Amino acid sequence: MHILLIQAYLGRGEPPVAPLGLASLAAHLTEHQVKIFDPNLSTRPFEETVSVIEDFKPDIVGFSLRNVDTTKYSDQFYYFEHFRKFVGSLAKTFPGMTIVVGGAGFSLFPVTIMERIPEIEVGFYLEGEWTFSQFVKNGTGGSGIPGLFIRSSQNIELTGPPPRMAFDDLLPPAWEIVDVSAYLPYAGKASIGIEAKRGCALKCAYCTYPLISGDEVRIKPAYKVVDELVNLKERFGVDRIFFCDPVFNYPSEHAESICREILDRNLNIRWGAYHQDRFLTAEYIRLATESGCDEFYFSPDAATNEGLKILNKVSTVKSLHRSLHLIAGEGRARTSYNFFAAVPGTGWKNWLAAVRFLIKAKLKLGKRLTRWKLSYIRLEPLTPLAKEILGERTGAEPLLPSNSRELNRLFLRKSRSVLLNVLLSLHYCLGKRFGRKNVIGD
Ligand code: B12
Repeated sequence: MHILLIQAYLGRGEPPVAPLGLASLAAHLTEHQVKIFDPNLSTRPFEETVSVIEDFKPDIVGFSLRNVDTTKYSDQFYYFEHFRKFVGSLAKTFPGMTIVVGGAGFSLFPVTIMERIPEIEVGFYLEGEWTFSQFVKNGTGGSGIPGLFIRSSQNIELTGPPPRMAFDDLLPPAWEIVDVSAYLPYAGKASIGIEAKRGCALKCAYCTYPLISGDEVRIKPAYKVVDELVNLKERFGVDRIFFCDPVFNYPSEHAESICREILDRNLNIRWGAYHQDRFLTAEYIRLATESGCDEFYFSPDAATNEGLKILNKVSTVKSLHRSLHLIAGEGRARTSYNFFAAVPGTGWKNWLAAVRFLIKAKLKLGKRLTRWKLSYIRLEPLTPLAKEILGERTGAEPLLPSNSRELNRLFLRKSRSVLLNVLLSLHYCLGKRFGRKNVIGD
């Protein structure tokens, strides 16, 4: 069978992200002819997709819808609108072509997306390696395979929860069919990713990760992770990668074993990853920095114990300040911190604590503080916070707006102080108006 896997076109020229999800799917489709295409690399995305389809003559086209929007208040952009039009036009150009879709963005809003894009025949919920390979094995029939959203006469229904795969059963991503060289210029912007685990056992109130990749951590053995790194480096010349794990340093022994393996094999590679301050040790920071970590990304989100508790973070004020002390003490480590300007239910104390922390971080780290942000929570479906705020309406419908202007109402901007809310409104408006857009050249 000819299978064409396409990374969803974002609708503007962003630094591209190599299609890790599609490369992971392709690894499990060895009995078929598979092609991966990323229209985001093209100056004529639609026309080039059409000519790829004309040349390759796929039996099935699978889109990966990674993101529906930016989730960034200062750069509100609705990828989903572009995706919808792109799929619609493609279906018109090739009537009868089988179009399916999967990806994290899709899995957050599966039914609503299929309602709004009738051209999608089948939707793949969450992890796709097993479900998709079964689906093509069946000759693109969905019956008996869990994890598929299929259309019945009245409804769109899930055939059952898909299995969460263990890394023993997962093959390394098929990078050999991806034009990795096209992403190399953007490697410093995290364009080339690797997984060291799936799942997140932390339960931050606003976060979708436990829903998307499961609330139990599944670990890839360190030697397998580093085998993949060696392959990326030696075969494709990748010298910086991003660990796509929800939290890289949890469990910390696993993270340490990866760092040690990188060092033992003398692999000269730079890397970045999301970290949790609670699990940091001086020894880990040393190992990580020596093995190539050039940015520890932290998202403590709140800076008082009250705020951290509301967001159900495992961090404490103590662990947050300790992380800064440890990073500063290492001497070389570079880091970034994200806070939310408005943590629901908090007031001046939390806001001022975040600002004070960022000033302290700047003074202690200077240029080693690579980025800092005071952002706003974009409410996402099925998260504890969405359930609390929207109650029973927590399904996708209210959170996948009908047009890009409505993205604005999804950001939580209210604190419990009226005066602070005035300041937050000003900060929000200025950020929205003048914030940097994630487009090449901005
Ligand atoms: C790591 C990560 C990043 C890294 C990516 C590094 C890299 N080089 O890959 C960086 C930091 C660059 C990043 C950037 C962004 N990200 Co991000 N990211 C993630 C994260 C944590 C993991 C993604 C990942 O690679 N997973 C591993 C791969 C293997 O999984 P996968 O791609 O989902 O694919 C599997 C399944 O989805 C499925 N599947 C996927 N496609 C298809 C297609 C078919 C046909 C089938 C059958 C199955 C299938 O099968 C695959 C294998 O099991 C997710 C959250 C999460 N837990 O998933 C957010 C996430 C995808 N990101 C998100 C966002 C918003 C962004 C940004 C827009 C942020 C911004 N404003 O800049 C950008 C967009 C960048 C871009 N150009 O696409 C959101 C999207 C939600 C939304 N509302 O749209 C997520 C879900 C996080 C969240 N907030 O909930 N991101």
